[in-house]
Amino acid sequence: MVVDLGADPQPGERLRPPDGQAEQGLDDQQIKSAMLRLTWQMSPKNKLGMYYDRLYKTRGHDMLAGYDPATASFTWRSPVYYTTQIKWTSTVTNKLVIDAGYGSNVNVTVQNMQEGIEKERGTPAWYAAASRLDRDSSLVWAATDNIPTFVPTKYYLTSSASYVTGSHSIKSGVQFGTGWFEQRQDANADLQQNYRSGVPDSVVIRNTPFRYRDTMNHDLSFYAQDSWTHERLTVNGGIRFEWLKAENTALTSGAGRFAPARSFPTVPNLPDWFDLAPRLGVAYDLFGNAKTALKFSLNRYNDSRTTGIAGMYNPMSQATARLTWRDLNNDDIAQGELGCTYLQPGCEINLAQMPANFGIRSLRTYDPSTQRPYNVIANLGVQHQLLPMTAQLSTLRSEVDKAFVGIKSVQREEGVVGILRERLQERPRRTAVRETSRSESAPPAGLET
Ligand SMILES: [Ca+2]
Repeated sequence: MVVDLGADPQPGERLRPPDGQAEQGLDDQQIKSAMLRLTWQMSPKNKLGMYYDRLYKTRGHDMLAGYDPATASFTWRSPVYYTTQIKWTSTVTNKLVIDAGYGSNVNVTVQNMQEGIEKERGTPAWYAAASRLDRDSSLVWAATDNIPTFVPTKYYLTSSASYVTGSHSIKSGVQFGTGWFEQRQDANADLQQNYRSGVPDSVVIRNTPFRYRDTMNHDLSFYAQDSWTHERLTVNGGIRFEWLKAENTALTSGAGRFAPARSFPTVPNLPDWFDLAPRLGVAYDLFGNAKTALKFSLNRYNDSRTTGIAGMYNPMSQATARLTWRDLNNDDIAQGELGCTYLQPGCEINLAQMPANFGIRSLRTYDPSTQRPYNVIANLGVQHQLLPMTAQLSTLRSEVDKAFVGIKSVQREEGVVGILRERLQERPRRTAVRETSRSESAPPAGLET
Protein backbone atom coordinates (compact mmCIF):
# COMPACT_ATOMS: atom_id res chain seq x y z
CA MET A 1 0.00 0.00 0.00
CA VAL A 2 1.59 3.24 -1.08
CA VAL A 3 0.29 6.69 -0.28
CA ASP A 4 1.47 9.74 -2.11
CA LEU A 5 1.56 12.18 0.77
CA GLY A 6 4.46 14.35 -0.19
CA ALA A 7 6.66 15.89 2.42
CA ASP A 8 4.18 18.55 3.52
CA PRO A 9 0.76 18.45 1.86
CA GLN A 10 -0.71 21.81 1.05
CA PRO A 11 -4.38 22.71 0.74
CA GLY A 12 -5.68 21.64 -2.58
CA GLU A 13 -3.07 18.93 -2.98
CA ARG A 14 -5.08 15.77 -3.20
CA LEU A 15 -4.00 12.98 -0.88
CA ARG A 16 -4.58 9.92 -2.96
CA PRO A 17 -6.15 6.88 -1.33
CA PRO A 18 -4.14 3.68 -1.23
CA ASP A 19 -3.82 2.02 -4.59
CA GLY A 20 -4.83 -1.31 -3.13
CA GLN A 21 -1.39 -2.86 -3.55
CA ALA A 22 -1.01 -3.77 0.07
CA GLU A 23 2.37 -4.44 1.55
CA GLN A 24 2.98 -6.11 4.84
CA GLY A 25 3.62 -3.60 7.58
CA LEU A 26 6.48 -4.03 10.01
CA ASP A 27 5.80 -3.09 13.62
CA ASP A 28 9.33 -2.76 14.95
CA GLN A 29 9.69 -2.79 18.73
CA GLN A 30 12.57 -2.52 21.14
CA ILE A 31 13.01 -2.68 24.88
CA LYS A 32 16.26 -1.86 26.65
CA SER A 33 16.65 -2.11 30.38
CA ALA A 34 19.43 -0.84 32.61
CA MET A 35 19.14 -2.27 36.10
CA LEU A 36 21.11 -1.56 39.23
CA ARG A 37 20.78 -3.57 42.43
CA LEU A 38 22.79 -2.68 45.51
CA THR A 39 22.83 -4.21 48.96
CA TRP A 40 24.64 -2.45 51.77
CA GLN A 41 25.21 -4.15 55.09
CA MET A 42 25.42 -0.94 57.09
CA SER A 43 26.06 -2.69 60.37
CA PRO A 44 25.60 -6.25 61.67
CA LYS A 45 21.95 -5.45 62.34
CA ASN A 46 21.10 -3.02 59.54
CA LYS A 47 20.82 -3.67 55.83
CA LEU A 48 19.89 -1.35 52.98
CA GLY A 49 18.73 -2.70 49.63
CA MET A 50 18.34 -0.53 46.53
CA TYR A 51 16.95 -1.30 43.14
CA TYR A 52 16.63 0.88 40.05
CA ASP A 53 15.37 -0.25 36.68
CA ARG A 54 15.40 2.23 33.81
CA LEU A 55 13.56 1.07 30.73
CA TYR A 56 13.70 2.35 27.19
CA LYS A 57 10.80 1.13 25.15
CA THR A 58 9.98 2.06 21.58
CA ARG A 59 7.47 0.87 19.04
CA GLY A 60 7.95 1.95 15.47
CA HIS A 61 4.67 1.31 13.67
CA ASP A 62 1.57 0.56 15.75
CA MET A 63 -1.32 -0.10 13.38
CA LEU A 64 -4.28 -2.27 12.57
CA ALA A 65 -5.02 -4.22 9.42
CA GLY A 66 -5.77 -1.80 6.60
CA TYR A 67 -3.66 1.01 8.03
CA ASP A 68 -1.02 2.48 5.78
CA PRO A 69 2.24 1.77 7.66
CA ALA A 70 3.95 4.90 6.37
CA THR A 71 1.27 7.44 7.27
CA ALA A 72 -1.48 5.97 9.45
CA SER A 73 0.63 4.01 11.91
CA PHE A 74 2.03 5.67 15.00
CA THR A 75 5.03 5.37 17.24
CA TRP A 76 5.37 4.73 20.97
CA ARG A 77 8.11 6.09 23.14
CA SER A 78 8.71 5.96 26.86
CA PRO A 79 10.78 9.06 27.60
CA VAL A 80 10.45 8.55 31.36
CA TYR A 81 10.07 4.93 32.42
CA TYR A 82 11.62 3.64 35.61
CA THR A 83 11.01 1.53 38.69
CA THR A 84 12.79 2.16 41.96
CA GLN A 85 12.79 0.45 45.31
CA ILE A 86 14.67 1.15 48.52
CA LYS A 87 14.31 -1.06 51.57
CA TRP A 88 15.89 -0.87 54.99
CA THR A 89 15.83 -3.91 57.24
CA SER A 90 16.88 -3.88 60.84
CA THR A 91 17.20 -6.86 63.16
CA VAL A 92 16.55 -5.01 66.39
CA THR A 93 16.75 -8.13 68.53
CA ASN A 94 16.77 -11.80 67.66
CA LYS A 95 12.97 -11.68 68.02
CA LEU A 96 12.15 -8.32 66.42
CA VAL A 97 12.76 -7.35 62.80
CA ILE A 98 11.53 -4.10 61.27
CA ASP A 99 11.72 -2.84 57.72
CA ALA A 100 10.75 0.26 55.78
CA GLY A 101 10.69 0.83 52.07
CA TYR A 102 9.96 3.32 49.31
CA GLY A 103 9.15 2.57 45.71
CA SER A 104 8.04 4.34 42.57
CA ASN A 105 6.80 3.35 39.17
CA VAL A 106 6.72 6.04 36.49
CA ASN A 107 5.87 5.27 32.88
CA VAL A 108 5.27 8.19 30.55
CA THR A 109 4.09 6.80 27.24
CA VAL A 110 4.01 9.16 24.28
CA GLN A 111 2.42 8.19 21.01
CA ASN A 112 3.28 10.20 17.94
CA MET A 113 2.31 10.18 14.33
CA GLN A 114 5.08 9.23 11.96
CA GLU A 115 7.58 12.00 11.36
CA GLY A 116 6.11 14.88 9.40
CA ILE A 117 2.49 13.67 9.61
CA GLU A 118 1.36 15.71 12.62
CA LYS A 119 0.78 19.34 11.70
CA GLU A 120 0.62 22.57 13.62
CA ARG A 121 -2.90 23.17 14.88
CA GLY A 122 -4.95 25.63 12.83
CA THR A 123 -2.60 25.83 9.84
CA PRO A 124 -3.75 24.95 6.29
CA ALA A 125 -1.55 21.87 6.45
CA TRP A 126 -3.32 20.78 9.67
CA TYR A 127 -6.70 20.88 7.90
CA ALA A 128 -5.30 19.08 4.86
CA ALA A 129 -3.61 16.28 6.79
CA ALA A 130 -6.73 14.76 8.35
CA SER A 131 -6.83 11.00 8.73
CA ARG A 132 -8.77 9.25 5.98
CA LEU A 133 -10.82 6.04 6.17
CA ASP A 134 -12.63 4.25 3.39
CA ARG A 135 -15.54 2.56 5.12
CA ASP A 136 -15.95 0.01 2.35
CA SER A 137 -12.34 -1.16 2.13
CA SER A 138 -11.42 -0.28 5.76
CA LEU A 139 -8.22 1.30 4.52
CA VAL A 140 -6.83 4.16 6.63
CA TRP A 141 -4.27 6.57 5.28
CA ALA A 142 -2.80 10.09 5.46
CA ALA A 143 -2.68 10.11 9.28
CA THR A 144 -3.79 8.12 12.28
CA ASP A 145 -7.13 9.30 13.64
CA ASN A 146 -5.88 10.54 17.00
CA ILE A 147 -2.78 10.66 19.13
CA PRO A 148 -3.02 9.88 22.85
CA THR A 149 -0.37 10.39 25.50
CA PHE A 150 -0.51 8.44 28.77
CA VAL A 151 1.22 9.38 31.98
CA PRO A 152 0.66 6.78 34.73
CA THR A 153 2.67 7.48 37.86
CA LYS A 154 2.70 5.64 41.17
CA TYR A 155 4.66 6.08 44.39
CA TYR A 156 4.42 3.89 47.44
CA LEU A 157 5.80 3.48 50.95
CA THR A 158 5.80 0.33 53.04
CA SER A 159 6.89 -0.52 56.53
CA SER A 160 6.49 -3.58 58.73
CA ALA A 161 7.60 -5.11 62.00
CA SER A 162 7.86 -8.82 62.81
CA TYR A 163 8.06 -10.35 66.25
CA VAL A 164 8.73 -14.03 66.75
CA THR A 165 8.50 -15.94 70.02
CA GLY A 166 8.21 -19.65 70.74
CA SER A 167 4.63 -20.17 69.63
CA HIS A 168 3.72 -16.83 68.07
CA SER A 169 4.89 -15.13 64.91
CA ILE A 170 3.40 -11.64 64.80
CA LYS A 171 3.70 -9.21 61.96
CA SER A 172 2.13 -5.85 61.29
CA GLY A 173 2.71 -3.20 58.74
CA VAL A 174 1.47 -0.24 56.80
CA GLN A 175 1.39 0.43 53.07
CA PHE A 176 0.73 3.71 51.33
CA GLY A 177 0.40 4.30 47.63
CA THR A 178 -0.41 7.43 45.65
CA GLY A 179 -0.28 8.37 42.01
CA TRP A 180 -2.17 9.64 39.00
CA PHE A 181 -3.08 8.85 35.42
CA GLU A 182 -3.12 11.62 32.88
CA GLN A 183 -4.21 11.34 29.29
CA ARG A 184 -4.06 13.81 26.42
CA GLN A 185 -5.41 13.51 22.90
CA ASP A 186 -4.94 15.46 19.71
CA ALA A 187 -5.74 14.96 16.03
CA ASN A 188 -5.01 16.62 12.70
CA ALA A 189 -8.05 18.72 11.65
CA ASP A 190 -9.90 17.38 14.74
CA LEU A 191 -11.65 14.95 12.40
CA GLN A 192 -11.30 11.94 10.14
CA GLN A 193 -12.57 12.07 6.57
CA ASN A 194 -14.60 8.99 5.62
CA TYR A 195 -15.26 7.66 2.14
CA ARG A 196 -17.46 5.07 0.50
CA SER A 197 -15.45 3.33 -2.18
CA GLY A 198 -13.41 6.47 -2.70
CA VAL A 199 -16.34 8.92 -2.63
CA PRO A 200 -16.41 11.51 0.21
CA ASP A 201 -19.20 10.49 2.57
CA SER A 202 -18.86 11.82 6.10
CA VAL A 203 -16.48 13.07 8.75
CA VAL A 204 -16.01 11.82 12.29
CA ILE A 205 -15.37 14.90 14.38
CA ARG A 206 -13.53 14.83 17.71
CA ASN A 207 -13.48 17.02 20.80
CA THR A 208 -9.70 17.22 20.66
CA PRO A 209 -7.53 18.63 22.05
CA PHE A 210 -8.18 17.53 25.59
CA ARG A 211 -6.44 16.31 28.65
CA TYR A 212 -7.64 14.90 31.92
CA ARG A 213 -6.09 13.55 35.06
CA ASP A 214 -7.39 11.08 37.61
CA THR A 215 -5.54 10.94 40.91
CA MET A 216 -5.36 8.12 43.40
CA ASN A 217 -5.18 10.22 46.57
CA HIS A 218 -4.20 7.22 48.59
CA ASP A 219 -4.37 3.48 48.75
CA LEU A 220 -3.65 3.08 52.43
CA SER A 221 -3.59 -0.25 54.24
CA PHE A 222 -2.69 -1.38 57.69
CA TYR A 223 -2.43 -5.04 58.58
CA ALA A 224 -1.72 -7.23 61.57
CA GLN A 225 -1.36 -10.97 61.59
CA ASP A 226 -0.36 -13.71 63.96
CA SER A 227 0.61 -17.30 63.42
CA TRP A 228 0.11 -19.32 66.60
CA THR A 229 1.21 -22.92 67.01
CA HIS A 230 -0.01 -25.12 69.83
CA GLU A 231 0.87 -28.82 69.73
CA ARG A 232 -0.59 -30.13 66.46
CA LEU A 233 -2.60 -27.02 65.64
CA THR A 234 -1.44 -23.94 63.79
CA VAL A 235 -3.76 -20.98 63.42
CA ASN A 236 -3.06 -18.02 61.16
CA GLY A 237 -5.25 -15.00 61.69
CA GLY A 238 -5.02 -11.52 60.35
CA ILE A 239 -6.87 -8.45 59.29
CA ARG A 240 -6.27 -5.69 56.80
CA PHE A 241 -7.80 -2.22 56.92
CA GLU A 242 -7.90 -0.76 53.44
CA TRP A 243 -8.78 2.83 52.57
CA LEU A 244 -8.85 3.76 48.91
CA LYS A 245 -9.61 7.26 47.71
CA ALA A 246 -9.41 8.74 44.22
CA GLU A 247 -10.62 11.83 42.35
CA ASN A 248 -10.92 13.62 39.03
CA THR A 249 -8.30 16.33 39.26
CA ALA A 250 -9.12 19.84 38.01
CA LEU A 251 -7.67 20.48 34.57
CA THR A 252 -8.26 22.78 31.62
CA SER A 253 -8.34 21.73 27.97
CA GLY A 254 -7.85 24.29 25.22
CA ALA A 255 -10.42 25.04 22.54
CA GLY A 256 -10.54 22.82 19.48
CA ARG A 257 -12.26 23.07 16.12
CA PHE A 258 -15.52 21.56 17.40
CA ALA A 259 -15.34 22.04 21.16
CA PRO A 260 -14.71 25.16 23.26
CA ALA A 261 -12.11 25.43 25.99
CA ARG A 262 -13.22 23.27 28.90
CA SER A 263 -12.38 23.55 32.57
CA PHE A 264 -13.56 21.27 35.34
CA PRO A 265 -13.10 21.44 39.09
CA THR A 266 -11.83 18.54 41.12
CA VAL A 267 -14.42 15.82 41.75
CA PRO A 268 -13.46 13.93 44.93
CA ASN A 269 -14.42 10.51 46.30
CA LEU A 270 -14.35 8.38 43.14
CA PRO A 271 -14.39 6.20 45.14
CA ASP A 272 -13.90 6.63 48.89
CA TRP A 273 -13.83 3.09 50.21
CA PHE A 274 -12.86 1.86 53.63
CA ASP A 275 -12.97 -1.93 53.96
CA LEU A 276 -11.76 -4.75 56.10
CA ALA A 277 -10.18 -7.90 54.77
CA PRO A 278 -10.09 -10.63 57.43
CA ARG A 279 -7.98 -13.73 56.85
CA LEU A 280 -8.07 -17.04 58.67
CA GLY A 281 -6.11 -20.22 58.17
CA VAL A 282 -6.03 -23.40 60.27
CA ALA A 283 -3.73 -26.41 59.86
CA TYR A 284 -3.93 -29.56 61.97
CA ASP A 285 -1.34 -32.31 62.03
CA LEU A 286 -3.71 -35.28 61.94
CA PHE A 287 -1.45 -38.03 63.27
CA GLY A 288 1.17 -35.99 65.02
CA ASN A 289 3.93 -37.21 62.69
CA ALA A 290 4.11 -34.02 60.61
CA LYS A 291 3.14 -35.95 57.50
CA THR A 292 -0.59 -35.45 57.12
CA ALA A 293 -2.22 -32.08 57.57
CA LEU A 294 -5.83 -31.02 57.43
CA LYS A 295 -6.00 -27.46 56.20
CA PHE A 296 -8.76 -24.89 56.10
CA SER A 297 -8.72 -21.24 55.15
CA LEU A 298 -11.28 -18.50 54.75
CA ASN A 299 -10.09 -15.22 53.32
CA ARG A 300 -11.53 -12.04 51.95
CA TYR A 301 -9.72 -10.20 49.17
CA ASN A 302 -10.83 -6.70 48.20
CA ASP A 303 -10.45 -5.78 44.56
CA SER A 304 -7.37 -3.78 43.81
CA ARG A 305 -8.15 -0.44 42.19
CA THR A 306 -6.27 2.70 41.32
CA THR A 307 -7.84 5.39 39.10
CA GLY A 308 -10.09 3.22 36.91
CA ILE A 309 -13.35 4.31 38.51
CA ALA A 310 -12.39 7.98 38.54
CA GLY A 311 -11.52 7.58 34.86
CA MET A 312 -15.00 6.27 34.06
CA TYR A 313 -16.63 9.34 35.57
CA ASN A 314 -14.25 12.09 34.52
CA PRO A 315 -16.37 14.90 33.04
CA MET A 316 -13.68 15.36 30.40
CA SER A 317 -13.71 12.41 28.07
CA GLN A 318 -13.34 11.56 24.44
CA ALA A 319 -16.31 12.33 22.18
CA THR A 320 -16.84 11.70 18.48
CA ALA A 321 -19.75 12.25 16.10
CA ARG A 322 -20.34 11.37 12.45
CA LEU A 323 -21.53 14.24 10.23
CA THR A 324 -22.30 14.31 6.53
CA TRP A 325 -19.56 15.71 4.29
CA ARG A 326 -19.81 16.78 0.65
CA ASP A 327 -16.55 17.86 -0.96
CA LEU A 328 -18.01 20.89 -2.72
CA ASN A 329 -14.72 22.27 -4.05
CA ASN A 330 -13.36 18.81 -4.79
CA ASP A 331 -10.04 19.43 -3.02
CA ASP A 332 -10.32 16.34 -0.76
CA ILE A 333 -10.31 18.47 2.36
CA ALA A 334 -13.37 18.76 4.61
CA GLN A 335 -13.96 22.48 5.11
CA GLY A 336 -16.45 23.80 7.63
CA GLU A 337 -16.32 25.68 10.91
CA LEU A 338 -18.82 25.97 13.74
CA GLY A 339 -21.69 28.26 12.79
CA CYS A 340 -21.37 27.91 8.99
CA THR A 341 -24.36 27.12 6.77
CA TYR A 342 -24.18 23.68 5.22
CA LEU A 343 -23.59 23.53 1.45
CA GLN A 344 -22.65 27.20 1.27
CA PRO A 345 -19.14 27.72 -0.12
CA GLY A 346 -16.59 26.71 2.53
CA CYS A 347 -19.15 24.76 4.56
CA GLU A 348 -18.98 21.13 3.50
CA ILE A 349 -19.82 19.58 6.87
CA ASN A 350 -23.41 19.35 8.05
CA LEU A 351 -22.87 20.80 11.49
CA ALA A 352 -26.62 20.78 12.15
CA GLN A 353 -26.15 17.06 12.82
CA MET A 354 -23.73 17.81 15.62
CA PRO A 355 -25.05 16.70 19.00
CA ALA A 356 -25.93 19.49 21.41
CA ASN A 357 -23.14 20.19 23.88
CA PHE A 358 -20.81 18.01 21.84
CA GLY A 359 -17.64 17.07 23.65
CA ILE A 360 -18.15 19.54 26.48
CA ARG A 361 -18.71 17.20 29.35
CA SER A 362 -19.60 13.63 29.99
CA LEU A 363 -22.77 13.23 32.04
CA ARG A 364 -21.88 9.99 33.71
CA THR A 365 -22.48 10.16 37.43
CA TYR A 366 -21.09 7.95 40.12
CA ASP A 367 -23.42 6.33 42.62
CA PRO A 368 -21.70 7.02 45.96
CA SER A 369 -23.34 3.95 47.52
CA THR A 370 -21.24 1.72 45.26
CA GLN A 371 -19.28 -0.72 47.38
CA ARG A 372 -15.88 -2.18 46.81
CA PRO A 373 -15.94 -5.51 44.94
CA TYR A 374 -14.37 -8.39 46.81
CA ASN A 375 -13.84 -12.14 46.79
CA VAL A 376 -14.34 -14.49 49.70
CA ILE A 377 -12.40 -17.70 49.18
CA ALA A 378 -12.68 -20.82 51.30
CA ASN A 379 -10.27 -23.72 51.00
CA LEU A 380 -10.41 -27.15 52.62
CA GLY A 381 -7.76 -29.73 51.92
CA VAL A 382 -5.74 -32.65 53.13
CA GLN A 383 -2.03 -32.66 52.55
CA HIS A 384 -0.04 -35.85 52.92
CA GLN A 385 3.67 -36.44 52.57
CA LEU A 386 4.57 -39.48 50.43
CA LEU A 387 8.29 -39.75 50.86
CA PRO A 388 9.96 -37.75 49.55
CA MET A 389 7.17 -35.97 47.70
CA THR A 390 4.23 -33.96 48.91
CA ALA A 391 0.80 -34.67 47.51
CA GLN A 392 -2.30 -32.59 47.86
CA LEU A 393 -5.06 -35.18 48.05
CA SER A 394 -8.11 -33.03 47.80
CA THR A 395 -9.17 -29.48 47.94
CA LEU A 396 -12.62 -28.05 48.08
CA ARG A 397 -12.89 -24.46 47.17
CA SER A 398 -15.78 -22.08 47.02
CA GLU A 399 -15.86 -18.45 46.23
CA VAL A 400 -18.31 -15.67 46.64
CA ASP A 401 -17.54 -12.88 44.28
CA LYS A 402 -19.06 -9.52 44.84
CA ALA A 403 -18.32 -7.65 41.70
CA PHE A 404 -19.43 -4.94 39.39
CA VAL A 405 -21.88 -6.42 36.96
CA GLY A 406 -22.90 -4.58 33.87
CA ILE A 407 -23.23 -0.92 33.17
CA LYS A 408 -26.76 0.12 32.54
CA SER A 409 -27.83 3.23 30.73
CA VAL A 410 -30.69 4.63 32.77
CA GLN A 411 -31.16 7.95 31.08
CA ARG A 412 -30.46 9.29 27.66
CA GLU A 413 -30.52 12.87 26.54
CA GLU A 414 -30.21 14.14 23.05
CA GLY A 415 -26.64 14.38 22.01
CA VAL A 416 -25.01 13.18 25.17
CA VAL A 417 -24.09 9.81 26.45
CA GLY A 418 -26.53 8.23 28.82
CA ILE A 419 -26.00 8.50 32.51
CA LEU A 420 -24.31 5.33 33.55
CA ARG A 421 -24.59 3.77 36.91
CA GLU A 422 -23.01 0.72 38.31
CA ARG A 423 -24.81 -1.67 40.50
CA LEU A 424 -23.53 -4.34 42.72
CA GLN A 425 -24.90 -7.80 42.66
CA GLU A 426 -23.89 -10.69 44.78
CA ARG A 427 -23.46 -13.93 42.95
CA PRO A 428 -22.05 -17.10 44.40
CA ARG A 429 -19.62 -18.98 42.24
CA ARG A 430 -17.93 -22.33 42.43
CA THR A 431 -15.54 -21.79 39.61
CA ALA A 432 -11.83 -21.40 39.70
CA VAL A 433 -10.43 -18.43 41.52
CA ARG A 434 -10.16 -15.29 39.46
CA GLU A 435 -6.40 -15.27 39.56
CA THR A 436 -6.06 -11.78 38.14
CA SER A 437 -8.28 -10.30 40.76
CA ARG A 438 -6.73 -12.19 43.60
CA SER A 439 -3.15 -11.69 42.58
CA GLU A 440 -3.76 -7.96 42.28
CA SER A 441 -5.33 -7.69 45.67
CA ALA A 442 -3.53 -10.21 47.79
CA PRO A 443 -1.09 -12.99 47.08
CA PRO A 444 -1.77 -16.05 49.20
CA ALA A 445 1.34 -15.61 51.31
CA GLY A 446 0.65 -13.28 54.17
CA LEU A 447 -1.06 -9.96 54.27
CA GLU A 448 1.71 -7.74 53.07
CA THR A 449 0.05 -6.97 49.79
CA1 LIG B 1 -13.29 20.47 0.22
